[in-house]
Amino acid sequence: MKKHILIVPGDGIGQEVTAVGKKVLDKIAAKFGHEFTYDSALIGHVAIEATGNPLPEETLQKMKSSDAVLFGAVGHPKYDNDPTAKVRPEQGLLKMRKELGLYANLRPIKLFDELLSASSIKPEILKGADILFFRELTGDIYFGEKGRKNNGDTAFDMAEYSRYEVERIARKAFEAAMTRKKKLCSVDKANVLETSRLWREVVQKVALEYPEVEVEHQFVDATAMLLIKDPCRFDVVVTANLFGDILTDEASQIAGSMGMLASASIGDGTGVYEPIHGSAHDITGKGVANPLASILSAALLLDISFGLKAESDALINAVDKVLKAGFRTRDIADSQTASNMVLGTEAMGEQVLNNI
Ligand code: GGG
Repeated sequence: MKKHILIVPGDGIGQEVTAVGKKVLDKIAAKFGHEFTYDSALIGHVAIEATGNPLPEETLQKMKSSDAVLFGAVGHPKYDNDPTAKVRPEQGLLKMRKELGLYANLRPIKLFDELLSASSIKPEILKGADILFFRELTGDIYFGEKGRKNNGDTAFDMAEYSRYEVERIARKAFEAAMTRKKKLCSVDKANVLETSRLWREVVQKVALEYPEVEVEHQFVDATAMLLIKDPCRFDVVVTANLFGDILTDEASQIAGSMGMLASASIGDGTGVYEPIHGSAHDITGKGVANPLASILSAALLLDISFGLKAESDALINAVDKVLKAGFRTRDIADSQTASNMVLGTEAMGEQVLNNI
């Protein structure tokens, strides 16, 4: 199979982990007889520095004409300390999602058995946890009108959802539920928010098309508690943009670390695959970032955008073998891990490559 992949490392550790992600894609291509060609492009802080624009037109055009995008992360601490900055790295991420119509963000929360002890949650509660989050990605408070009034003393962000937006993400989640345990939890805040009341109304309507799927509705606050108390009660979870962002960071602790969680953003055009973690400038350049989320994102890319399930499984199995052999990056190491088994970014990547 011939495919063209755009590598968009972005900022901070995005650069380090996507370099490993590309290497594993190369190895898969060689092993399975595919021809993958690559290009790269700028986004985020590095794009602002080079062009003044967090999503240059050239990057967007390259994304649109590629078969898939392997993405890193965006962000830079300089903007965290400057809340008045008008141009920010995250604007590039949001514009990319809107322009590519990436309305569904799939975030699998899969616990590798070997990492049971890496989590701060008790192993007996955690064992068997396997959740697929569907985070809506192009609506909600992220994209509504925002601004200041009263001479800048009052700020506002509007949350908006249309029936159409809720219906299409709900349908994607129900389709996935049909291929899994036929169990779906829709998360909202319908006791308070009007957008959530529309969300619930639409999900209830879509549910009529999937009578085999057992549906429950939970408030976001209760879900935050249940994820830690009883993660195995969830299978497919569908929720709004902001709730999904927060809940999946929390749920990363089920998988042991943010460094383990991959994601797929899909919708109308080219799919974008990236770790859920950000640019992590505190560890940038130290060579200690966990590359497994980027490798698992490459596995999602192979499966979802290219339909290469065996190749995708080969990558996941390689990660499993490396973890079974006892190798860890420092974010997933625990007190039992011998210091010679704690690897840096490149060495962990090499171990995975050796097991493909
Ligand atoms: N790889 C994910 C990433 O770069 N996250 C940084 C960020 O700004 N995320 C905001 C969001 O996902 O809504």
